[in-house]
Amino acid sequence: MAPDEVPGKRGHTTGDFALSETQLANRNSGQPLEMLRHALTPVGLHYLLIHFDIPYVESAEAWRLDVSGLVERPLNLTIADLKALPQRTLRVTLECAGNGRAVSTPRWQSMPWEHGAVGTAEWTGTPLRYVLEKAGVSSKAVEIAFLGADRGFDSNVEHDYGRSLVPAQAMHEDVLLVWAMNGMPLAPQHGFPLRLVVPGWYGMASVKWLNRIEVLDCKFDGYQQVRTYIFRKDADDPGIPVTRMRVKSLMVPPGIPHWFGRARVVDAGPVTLTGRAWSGGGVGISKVEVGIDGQWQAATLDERAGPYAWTGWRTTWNATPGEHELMCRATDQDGNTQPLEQAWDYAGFGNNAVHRMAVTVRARS
Ligand SMILES: Nc1nc2c(c(=O)[nH]1)N[C@H]1C(S)=C(S)[C@@H](COP(=O)(O)O)O[C@H]1N2
Ligand SMILES: [Mo]
Repeated sequence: MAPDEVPGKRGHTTGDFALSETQLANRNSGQPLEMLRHALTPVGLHYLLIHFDIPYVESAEAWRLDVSGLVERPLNLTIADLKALPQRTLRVTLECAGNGRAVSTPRWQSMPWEHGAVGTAEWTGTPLRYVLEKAGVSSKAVEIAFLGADRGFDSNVEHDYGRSLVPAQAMHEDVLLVWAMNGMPLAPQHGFPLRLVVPGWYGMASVKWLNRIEVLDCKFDGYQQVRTYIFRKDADDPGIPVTRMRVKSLMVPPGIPHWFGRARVVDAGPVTLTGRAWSGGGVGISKVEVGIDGQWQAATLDERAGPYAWTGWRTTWNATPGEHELMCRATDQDGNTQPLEQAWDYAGFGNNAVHRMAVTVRARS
């Protein structure tokens, strides 16, 4: 096969979306931005990112989590075994590292996310560290790999979806082995019956359909760890691994939309603008500014529901008839602010440029 005939071979493009991109968009949905009104995203409207097929899992009873490698006691645990361990529920905002890829030019051919690949859920499970302590991780461990039951090809490389953490990251008490989302068993698309949740990181680390943990004496070289989820300037750049989420905010679109094209129409007068802002690594939001035709005003922030949950914000805009551009821009407690324009990334990862929205304001009749 010539290189351009290799299944899955892809590159950068502009303009119309290819069928291979719209196929992915039909399988992996984003959150409709009006759902940002909800502090807790309803399960069916949380974004989805599924690389291969959703594994068929008939019941949770037959599921086993295998823990092997550099451990004193290899384990083969049922979901019931995990539920017997101490439980925690954490509210976590999860964003896909590719969110915003489709609005960069040129775009990398992959899941064409516009803005919606973010959501917040309450995840219930047991801290991973209890399982690692039960197994007895060797002091010689270099990385711990987490593998899912889903398998497929990317750039012609066949693999199980898998990611790794170094032991210190894996032992963090907030990294959970999760069986419930918003108080209900995980839905098939969210990893039923068991997934990892790594709070504060982009979503790729939170391995779904988790059935194997391997403690390694070397770095994990799985495709999803070393071939992608890397910030790169070009194809030859060794790059920097994608880990924590960058500071970001989004706005609930005001007014009403056109069905086709989603253009917004707003009635003149005072309009409450709302949205949500978040950052990674448990870092809070210190400020959200709303830009109206380039003029920035400070928004009021809600109380944050825990260290990994997004922060709601609101402000009032006196809308006058005509065409306007709205923006929102967050700053986190480490002092990071969203850029006005996105810096180039080869595969479109980590786009946290300010959210811009054009609206038409009409006079009240
Ligand atoms: N096994 C497995 N885990 C996975 C994925 C996957 O395709 N397979 N996708 C990852 C990515 S890239 C993201 S952004 C999150 C999405 O989680 P969600 O679909 O529950 O929102 O799951 C992660 N875990
Ligand atoms: Mo993702």
